[in-house]
Amino acid sequence: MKNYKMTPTMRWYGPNDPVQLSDLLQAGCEGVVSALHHIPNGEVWTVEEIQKRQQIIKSAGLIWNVVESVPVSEAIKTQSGDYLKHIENYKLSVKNLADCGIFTITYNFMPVLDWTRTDLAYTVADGSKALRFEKAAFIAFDLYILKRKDAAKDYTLAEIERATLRFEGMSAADKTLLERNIIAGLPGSEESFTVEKFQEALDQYQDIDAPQLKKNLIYFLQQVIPVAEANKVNMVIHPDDPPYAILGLPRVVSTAQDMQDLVDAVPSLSNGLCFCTGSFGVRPDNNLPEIVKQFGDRINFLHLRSTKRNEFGDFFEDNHLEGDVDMYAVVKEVVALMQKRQVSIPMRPDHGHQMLDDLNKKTNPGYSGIGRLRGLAELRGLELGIARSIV
Ligand code: DNO
Repeated sequence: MKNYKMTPTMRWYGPNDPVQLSDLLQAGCEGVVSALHHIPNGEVWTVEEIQKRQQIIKSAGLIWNVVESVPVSEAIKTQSGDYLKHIENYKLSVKNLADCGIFTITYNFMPVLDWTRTDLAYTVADGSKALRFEKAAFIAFDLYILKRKDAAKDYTLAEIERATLRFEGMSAADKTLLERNIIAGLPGSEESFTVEKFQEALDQYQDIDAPQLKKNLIYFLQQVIPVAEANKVNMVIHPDDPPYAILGLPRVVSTAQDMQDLVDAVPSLSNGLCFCTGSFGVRPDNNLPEIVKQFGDRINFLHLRSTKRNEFGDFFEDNHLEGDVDMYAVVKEVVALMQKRQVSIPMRPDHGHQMLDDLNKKTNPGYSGIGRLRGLAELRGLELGIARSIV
């Protein structure tokens, strides 16, 4: 029986990415995860633009096998403005990608912000730099920089006290950096704000609670998934990162139950999951190997990464095989899943530390060359060891 292995990939932000396609090839990648970041949210990805990117990747000896992401516009999430037009455009982008031979499309449904961190250069014990989410700093931003109305209601007294102390200890430069880290847009977020514009974006969600947001997501799926299915496309939703409500905004893809709700509403296997261990893994109540079992038939893209939590709700991105994620247990389930389904699932080492020569370079936060190479190498070794010991 053929052995199926995870298809090694890395994300590439396009021609401006400081990490080259030739680096990805040398790191052991076969596939490339990319997106047309220059196309505004809500607009169509034309065949011509898709082919241009495809050609660049092909001439480097690689294949563009996964899109991350075709962004879902804020209009679609809030069902306002041009959202019906945006949904039609989305369907066309899905069809165009399929016509070009790209059949896995990642997206998320996080309101306003995509993934969120407070510190993009947290020095870990070995001297490398990692991304970190520090709750006290985040709350300080909410209470004292954004000054969101009624924000205090979302936190405990102890949390507010910690945040206040933390804020009082910050220099003006620290405050500016914190604000930029949270709202200036991490790579791939596609949205970037000033404090005023940010508040306006939050206001769009005044009347949208979690059940309503989930309804809007289901409506989007009901529209888009039939087109995906007809074109043999796997749509894979990326979970919320971090996996809980922030800044008064609802988040609805944080747990296995959330995913189950989406599956119940739109059962097609084209309605799939990007299984991101770094996002789901921040919640101790998410059982990662169980999630692989539960949604195995619709996991079509893997983001493997680990985080380390503390008692205050902070977490940092740990080495791929360390931290709170039991990567052995996860990869073991994935190996069994691929054998059962007789497929190779594309995997990218999600993020990596800035280390060695990365530290002298300007890299996209989380997307350094050497740090991800280390992650990929470790994960592939783990997978090979598991696969060989099973057969
Ligand atoms: C962060 C990424 C996310 C992800 C989107 C998918 O590193 O995992 O930005 O690409 O949420 O739509």
